[in-house]
Amino acid sequence: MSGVEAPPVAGRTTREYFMQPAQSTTGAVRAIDVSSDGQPAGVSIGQYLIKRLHDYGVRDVFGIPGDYVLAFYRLLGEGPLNVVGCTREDCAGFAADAYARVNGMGAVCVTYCVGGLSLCNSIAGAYAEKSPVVVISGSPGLGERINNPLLHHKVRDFHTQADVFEKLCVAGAELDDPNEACREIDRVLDAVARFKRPGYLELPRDMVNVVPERPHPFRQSETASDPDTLNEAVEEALRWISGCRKAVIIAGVEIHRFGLQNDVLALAEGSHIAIAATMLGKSVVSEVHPLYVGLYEGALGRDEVTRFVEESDCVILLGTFMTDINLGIYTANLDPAKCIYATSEQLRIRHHHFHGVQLGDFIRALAARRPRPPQRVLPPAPERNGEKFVAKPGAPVTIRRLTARVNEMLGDETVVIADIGDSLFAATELVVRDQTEFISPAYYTSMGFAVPAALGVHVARSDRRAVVIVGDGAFQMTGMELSTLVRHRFPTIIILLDNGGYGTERFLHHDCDFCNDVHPWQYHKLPAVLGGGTGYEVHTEDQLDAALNRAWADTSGPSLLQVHIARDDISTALRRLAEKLRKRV
Ligand SMILES: Cc1ncc(C[n+]2csc(CCOP(=O)(O)OP(=O)(O)O)c2C)c(N)n1
Ligand SMILES: [Mg+2]
Repeated sequence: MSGVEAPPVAGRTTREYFMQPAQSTTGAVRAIDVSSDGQPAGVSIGQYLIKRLHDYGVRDVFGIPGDYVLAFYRLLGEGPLNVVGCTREDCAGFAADAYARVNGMGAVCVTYCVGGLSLCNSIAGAYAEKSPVVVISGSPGLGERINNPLLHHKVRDFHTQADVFEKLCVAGAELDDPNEACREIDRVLDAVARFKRPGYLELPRDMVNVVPERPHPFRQSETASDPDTLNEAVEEALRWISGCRKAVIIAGVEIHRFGLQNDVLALAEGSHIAIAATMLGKSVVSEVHPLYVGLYEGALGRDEVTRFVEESDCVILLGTFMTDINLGIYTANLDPAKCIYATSEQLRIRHHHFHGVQLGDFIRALAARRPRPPQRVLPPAPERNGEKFVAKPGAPVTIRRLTARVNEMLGDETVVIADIGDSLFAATELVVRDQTEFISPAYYTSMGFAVPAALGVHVARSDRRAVVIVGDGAFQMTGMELSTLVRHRFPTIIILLDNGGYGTERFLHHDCDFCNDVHPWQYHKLPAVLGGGTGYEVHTEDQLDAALNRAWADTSGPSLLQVHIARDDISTALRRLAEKLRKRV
């Protein structure tokens, strides 16, 4: 191994941090040149990684330390990135995922195997739903690996964890060569930023402070559309949209991931085309925008929206994942011969495929040409369907009434995070005011996402307030991350739907009733146990009303509302879907 260790530095500003004197391989001390785009001379591999994360807008790193990653943690402690300790690694992964969704990139830093392998489920979800999370894991030093000793945390061989993450990430590297490490860091971070999928960086503990002998020049890779293909695709789309009778746009989650909200709005507004969204893409367009008609989700959705979309002779799908849940468990009915399907991975206009066209370029070029299809009469906006909530004293809370009540409280500053179960289906009925303010794992559908995700949102955006809707079953998985919310006094509002178990499963799988109960917890007492925040136990509508009012007014820490719901109560969306699904599952 070549290179030497750079001396540690403490308490510096970002610039000072990268300007610190460091030792070169020849032993001379010199200032680090940050003016170049590449790896400044004298910067260690660990420092370079921190600098590059910072360049990409990462300001916080979630995780749990351990001896194999301690050297890098020390470096994090000295640098510009804030470390957010979590209760478990899978929670740290969910938090980093949510952080990435609102910030543009997130990072999680864990120790070898015991930490890293706990992250698998969260990172799999980030991959599936295109969330740009950088996984950083420590590992045994290269010098410790001679003769293949049985070091703690090792599974099969020293590469087991990297092998696993190869399947879960868009790019990865074991940083075991000082002369390649910085190039590898650039390659992986570039892939994360470009494809909006997780990347994996494994840093052996004796490489953290190694300063490579040769600085390496950084080149930002550019991806451009092929101009002729772009032009031809836009012409074809333009002709078709202009000649159709009933156009509609369906906006998906990639519009948010690639920051294309304003481009989609420019197309919709310039051409007066109505916009629907998918469940995963809920709120990529403000749900109170005049052209927004609601969620298109097959049998899960409102009939008038389903009809409006399915009657269309030109459905413009932009950044949409055609997933089963997104499309109402395949109850949606879209004819590819009537669709323009544009994502970051493909562009299809009816049955014509166009290669090498960037999603953003396509949307912008099409918007610039202003197609002019006939204007359609829109179905009533979702908000007008909402009933005004007046609490009925003593009446038990139902999911439908709870949704109506919560709907009234949402403002521009709220971020709704829905866990899996009826929380997700109920939350689809909420009207989210601002752009990108609904977060859920609606494709990968891992339970346990929402509470740790709230941590990620609060860390990324101190001006936002996370409102979590979570089932009792999902809460029992990762709800103890409430501890970190208490620790940081984040004013999260957690609405816990307590129906005594796995309600969705109960509803869909009658033959497995014995497996759908969970042990009843006194969830509302958890804030007292955790030493902060406020718990509420809610049985009736008036209690719900009062608890929500108090929780909304209280920004001193998290509020946990344990809302008792009848075992057989379900949301309107789930009820709509239930009959169709029962026949299939
Ligand atoms: C990690 C994980 N394990 C299991 C499942 C299967 N599953 C889907 S919904 C569900 C029940 C959810 O229960 P709860 O959180 O109480 O919500 P409810 O259905 O009662 O609204 C289960 C077990 C899953 N989606 N994710
Ligand atoms: Mg439940």
